[in-house]
Amino acid sequence: MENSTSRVFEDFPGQYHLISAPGTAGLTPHIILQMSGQPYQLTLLNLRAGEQKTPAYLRLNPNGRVPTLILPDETKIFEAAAITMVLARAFPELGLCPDLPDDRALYDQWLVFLTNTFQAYYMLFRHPERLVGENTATQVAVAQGAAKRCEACLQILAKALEQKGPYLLGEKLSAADLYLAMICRWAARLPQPPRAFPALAALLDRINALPAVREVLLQEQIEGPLA
Ligand SMILES: N[C@@H](CCC(=O)N[C@@H](CS)C(=O)NCC(=O)O)C(=O)O
Repeated sequence: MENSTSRVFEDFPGQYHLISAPGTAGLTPHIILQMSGQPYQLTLLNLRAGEQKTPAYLRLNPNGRVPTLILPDETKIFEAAAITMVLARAFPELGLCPDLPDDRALYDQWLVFLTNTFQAYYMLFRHPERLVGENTATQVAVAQGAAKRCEACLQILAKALEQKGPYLLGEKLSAADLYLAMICRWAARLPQPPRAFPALAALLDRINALPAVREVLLQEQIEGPLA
């Protein structure tokens, strides 16, 4: 692991290089890399210091956000869900990306729902100012509306787990569960947090117990469980 201060984003031919920041959308990719047991490079940025907005980083990821993944062939990709899908496919021995067509279809559904619906609403809850600027009353209205949409997402996820669990695809852990746990970490701020739903709490307990998750928390210097 490299905790770079020089912020030169090197390629490491033959290895994955994840550029992230503690506790952020890079968590799921980081957990998959750790589960792989293969050597990888990790650079943790200081978001408060604006390291995600430097010219060197913007050349990798024009959004100025983490995570970014540099692949062993030096391809650079952004978007946490895309990186998650790439890594889950890259390490088939982990079984995080299902082989069976029905399971694969559900896996695609949940990952897209998580990033496109739940994560998108959560960002509006957490950062309404990015949409409506400094008008406080409007910010409050957007955040309240987004919180309701997030809670509807949690209800859908909890119901799916009750019917099919303990994981989103049934008996087998997939990358979609790891992605869900990452969003649940942030969503603990919601008025009705994920742990208010017993099926979600049970899933989070299972994921917190994974050795790779504990190691990632240590590397990112995060105290307590993932979610
Ligand atoms: N849709 C992007 C969102 C990434 C994102 O919002 N990252 C946050 C951390 S979780 C970030 O980099 N924030 C710093 C900033 O916006 O300047 C993804 O899923 O990769």
